[in-house]
Amino acid sequence: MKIGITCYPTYGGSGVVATELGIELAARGHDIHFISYAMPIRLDGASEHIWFHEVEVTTYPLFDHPPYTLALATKMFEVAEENSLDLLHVHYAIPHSVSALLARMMASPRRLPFITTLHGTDITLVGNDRSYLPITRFSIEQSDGVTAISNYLRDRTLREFEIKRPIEVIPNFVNCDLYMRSNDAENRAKWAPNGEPILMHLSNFRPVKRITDVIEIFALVHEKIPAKLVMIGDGPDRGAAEYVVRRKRLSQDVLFIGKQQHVQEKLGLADLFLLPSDEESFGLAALEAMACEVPVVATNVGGLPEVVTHGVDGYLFQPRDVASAAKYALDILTLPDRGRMMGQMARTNARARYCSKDIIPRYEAYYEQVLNSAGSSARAAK
Ligand code: GMT
Repeated sequence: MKIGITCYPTYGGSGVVATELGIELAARGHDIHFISYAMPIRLDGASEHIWFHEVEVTTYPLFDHPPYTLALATKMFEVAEENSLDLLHVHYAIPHSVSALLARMMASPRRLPFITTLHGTDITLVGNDRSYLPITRFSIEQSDGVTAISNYLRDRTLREFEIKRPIEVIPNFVNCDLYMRSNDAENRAKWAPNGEPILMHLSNFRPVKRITDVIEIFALVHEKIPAKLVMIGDGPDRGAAEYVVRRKRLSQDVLFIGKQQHVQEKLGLADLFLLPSDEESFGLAALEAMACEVPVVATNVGGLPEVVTHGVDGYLFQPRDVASAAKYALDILTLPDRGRMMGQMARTNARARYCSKDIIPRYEAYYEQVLNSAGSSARAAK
């Protein structure tokens, strides 16, 4: 198949999923055309089946806000025409599904179906804003196919947007051959020279991630045992978190290492992953940690209970209850064999439910289904 993929290319779960999906599909022989304003962050390895098409947004004194949605729609249409794309697959509804809708209309009478994958904040935060809700609902209803990355997100979208059409759940995935435990003692020693346990967090440091809670949880753990915390990522709350670290005199033991490529090499060194988000429709970073045999302590919100099984491969706690989170973290780090066994269960469960080799064929089957039904509706319209 020839597929156009659009996503936010910057640091964020939806862009990561879209990029990994494109890479996996390309490895299976499909032609993948990424269409966005910048090269997606994880798209570093060249592949003969992958192309990147940059959307240039022309500024003009009249445009206080350059119309990206229109520039994207134009680019989608052009790329589809030049490369005979079979379909467009957009990640994150706003504004990508609106652009895809315009591109489909421009391509008519040629059929150019589009699929929208809902990721989370496009529904839970942004899409629910009154100013975006009607257009988000419209573009979801107009999509030829819609997928959500968890049961939670599908149910919430159907309920809150009063959407009648079916939404297919295709969960996020991880490449289980790439995301594995690391035995790199040398790199571990760089962070934890005296064999301290390593706690880790990875996100875009947005307020919803509660990264100051990560520091608070770590501080409570650190009161009881020597430990290190590695913070991967960057974003608006980094300054606030660094301030808490300084105030608690933890600068020696908390490392902010910024945005990273190949996060599996870092995750595979951790003993525990913390994800204290207020809202999380899936929690891709938790899954990536689990595949690396890292138990997870996360909030019991959104889709996280679909990913982490409380008491088996990690623990779930109420948002902002940092004391409970610290207690669970200490259980994992201090009870004999607890961390190792939970880590092994984490990988077992990640492999059983979310390996890319099992999830990617579900996308392929869904593409076929959408192409078939778009074909029959085009024929019926003639
Ligand atoms: O919050 C983020 O990390 C950004 C956001 C996005 O769309 O880029 O992430 C959402 O999509 C991820 C990939 O599907 C999910 O793993 C995250 O749970 C989801 N974030 C939220 O729901 C807050």
